Amino acid sequence: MIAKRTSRLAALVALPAALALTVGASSQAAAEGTGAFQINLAQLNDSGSKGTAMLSLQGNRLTVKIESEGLVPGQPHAQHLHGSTDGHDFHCPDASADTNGDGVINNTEATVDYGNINISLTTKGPTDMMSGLAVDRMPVADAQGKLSYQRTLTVSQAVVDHIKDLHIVQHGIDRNNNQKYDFDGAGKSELDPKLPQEATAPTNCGEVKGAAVGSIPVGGVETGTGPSEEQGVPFAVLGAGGAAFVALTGVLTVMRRRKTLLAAGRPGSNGSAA
Ligand SMILES: [Cu+2]
Repeated sequence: MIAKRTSRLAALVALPAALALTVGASSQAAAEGTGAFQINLAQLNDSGSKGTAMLSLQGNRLTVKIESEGLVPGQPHAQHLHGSTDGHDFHCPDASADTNGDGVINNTEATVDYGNINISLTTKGPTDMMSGLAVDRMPVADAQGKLSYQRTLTVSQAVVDHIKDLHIVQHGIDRNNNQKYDFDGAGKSELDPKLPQEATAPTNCGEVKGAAVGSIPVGGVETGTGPSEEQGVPFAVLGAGGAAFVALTGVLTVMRRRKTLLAAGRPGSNGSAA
């Protein structure tokens, strides 16, 4: 316990230096003002889905293009830019993210790795995290399970500065291959028991190529990703018949604790800015 406290303290002490490094790197990126970043979307949950995405910046205008396939035909796929604009280095999860061992990496498990929603990639209207599961404004895969998406958004300077810290996640899987979201495939969503797990579990994830220099590894500080996580809404849930948003503050508190524990056992994640 003492050792853990000490390592946390060390991480906090190291923070100002790490932040300074991050700011130094990002002000250079911001000064450029433009840039295009390719993302390869790789399957999660053995979904078989994959794709490519491009993030293009012109000042504070961000154009997001996504071409993906292997999705659930005719179904809406929630999609987001996940991660942190506070210099935390989140990643796409691997199979080890399935910490409850039920065979599905659900969104709560994956959020430990890929961070909270930063921008909801809706087709129209708001793009904030509260639109995370606004399925009526999410793109729908065609009959072949393909999806094309393009939208230009005005984003904050923090997003411009930390674009390389964000990644794209698309959600929606079909575990029982019956071409729809249903409860038989993987049970209830941990986010909202009224929704099938198939509708909310991530189907693919892709990081911006070239990690940002100076990013703080996940768990490097105890407080997580700052304002967005403090609000405690990793995934806004659209319930049946209306916008019933669920704030999962309790879940996040547990996750934060788990993140710290994970970090304690993870080599190289002691808060250094490597
Ligand atoms: Cu997401």
